[in-house]
Amino acid sequence: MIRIDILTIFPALFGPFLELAFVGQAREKGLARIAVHDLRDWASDRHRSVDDTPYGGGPGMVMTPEPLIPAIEELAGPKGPQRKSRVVVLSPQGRPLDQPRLRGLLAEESLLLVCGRYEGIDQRVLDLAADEEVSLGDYVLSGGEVPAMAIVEGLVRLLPGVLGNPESVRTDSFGGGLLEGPQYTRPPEYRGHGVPEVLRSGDHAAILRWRSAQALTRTRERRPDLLDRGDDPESGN
Ligand code: JFT
Repeated sequence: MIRIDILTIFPALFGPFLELAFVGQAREKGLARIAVHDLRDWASDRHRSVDDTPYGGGPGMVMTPEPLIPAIEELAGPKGPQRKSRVVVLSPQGRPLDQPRLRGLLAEESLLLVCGRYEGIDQRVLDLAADEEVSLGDYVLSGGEVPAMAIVEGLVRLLPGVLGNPESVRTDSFGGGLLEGPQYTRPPEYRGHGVPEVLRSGDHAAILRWRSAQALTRTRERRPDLLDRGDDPESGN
């Protein structure tokens, strides 16, 4: 059972996401305990402020440590070896999320995902209260909520007993370090486009060979960076 707390000023964004599909099922089955917390509950001024103007000038607002650090400390414990949750702050400056990093997070029994907004988070929050900064990737979003959902979904599908078929976790893209090849279902012909004959041949050895050739071709064309990595693509991530 993995425990995930999420700290955000937009808890409503998580409603249906946490209720439906695999994430909802994982919670119903007791495989994951996920709770969302409104950062404003820790704000003490009349306006329940969470942000302030940036020192040094510049556009927009910055998340202040004032409600953030007490919120993180209440949910995860004070920073140190015996805090109860690993504190992951979503940030464009974080290390990019990939499957090995996701598997690393799965090893934690309890996580706190901290979602900011505005122009970013006061550095003292990162220094005094965060264990790790993670980015969803090299493109610009407006806050950490969508990246937090990506982490939750990526973790939940790794939990044993969430997907009907545990085999699919291993063979999905990146499980084997390559992209997947094309997939087909019925009908056998659609608008004049058929299905590769080998997939309908019943020759399982030929199907395996065809699929790995397709995976390799597609990876070479679309993601040569995956092949250039030093690690062995057959060893899995
Ligand atoms: C963007 C984000 C990630 C990730 C956290 C916070 C504020 C808005 C922003 C945008 C550009 C520059 C701030 C966030 C992300 C990603 C995460 C925040 N913003 N500075 N954008 N893109 N891949 N993770 Cl806090």
